[in-house]
Amino acid sequence: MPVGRVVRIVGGFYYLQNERGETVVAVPRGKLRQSGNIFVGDLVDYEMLPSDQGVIENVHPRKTELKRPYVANVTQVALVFAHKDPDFNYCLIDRFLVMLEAYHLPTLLVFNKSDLVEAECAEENAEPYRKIGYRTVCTSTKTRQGRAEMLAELAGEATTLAGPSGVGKSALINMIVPEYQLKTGKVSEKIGRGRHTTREVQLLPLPEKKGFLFDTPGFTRLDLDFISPRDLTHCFIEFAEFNPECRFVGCLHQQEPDCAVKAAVQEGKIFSWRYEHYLLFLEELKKLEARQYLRSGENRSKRR
Ligand SMILES: Nc1nc2c(ncn2[C@@H]2O[C@H](COP(=O)(O)OP(=O)(O)OP(=O)(O)O)[C@@H](O)[C@H]2O)c(=O)[nH]1
Ligand SMILES: [Mg+2]
Ligand SMILES: [Zn+2]
Repeated sequence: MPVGRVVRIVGGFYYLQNERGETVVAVPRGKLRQSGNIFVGDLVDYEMLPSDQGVIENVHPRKTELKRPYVANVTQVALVFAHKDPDFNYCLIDRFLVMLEAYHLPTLLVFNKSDLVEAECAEENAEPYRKIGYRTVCTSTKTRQGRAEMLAELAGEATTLAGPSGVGKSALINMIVPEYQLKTGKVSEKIGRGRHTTREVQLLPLPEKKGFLFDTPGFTRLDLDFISPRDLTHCFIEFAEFNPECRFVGCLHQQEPDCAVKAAVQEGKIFSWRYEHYLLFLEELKKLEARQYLRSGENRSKRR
């Protein structure tokens, strides 16, 4: 049976690219269609009908999957933010980073629109994340700054771009592969946010079989409902070396005595704003957990 990779999903039709590089339009067979469990990036077995339409029979096991946005088999995520328009926001960046750490996906941080700020400001925005241990690139699709660095980081990888609307994800892909000419949209002056120009996930092969890029719709809200309060500490990668030194196993680094993470914050070894974001997210997760617990209690009493 031929094998194809899902490159786009539009109105119930699945666009596959097969091993010969041809595009096939297919629909999933009954049960598979109901499950809705086919993502862009999936490898599928399909059969051709005499009408020249494909029927997807089976989805290969995924190596990785990400649910926001829905993509399969990516090997890394390029998290894109803008230095300006929309505003640079450390808290939002940390929120996205928590998600990717929870999914255990390697992350490249891309800070775009470098042309809109002074070089020192761009450096100041990126440097803390480099210190924490993330790979970072400052780019501009206007001056083409960072293009060579991006190409080097993307080579041989299946990279999904992710990040808020209007930061320039599609524009970056156009900078890297100009032939794609993806649609881009102006950031609204009134509300300072993107206009959700990209509406669907799309897989775009890099030239010379050097890997894949996924363009994705931006999102502005991100709930941290995929992780437990206990696991949050592991999503702040710079806490890792201090975690084992806390007096209590499972220390949440709040009021506990002899907390090595809090000590590291005081000694300036952990950025205090990162720790503050940690506390903020922790409170959010605790509230969420309490709400879920109450709801499960209601269900229990209903069943009785
Ligand atoms: N000054 C400047 N503007 C940029 C840069 N990159 C993109 N833009 C502009 O930013 C706006 C948004 O770009 P898009 O590529 O549509 O942003 P996106 O992240 O794909 O947004 P969604 O598809 O809505 O998620 C467009 O008007 C682009 O021209 C840049 O490096 N510098
Ligand atoms: Mg876009
Ligand atoms: Zn602690």
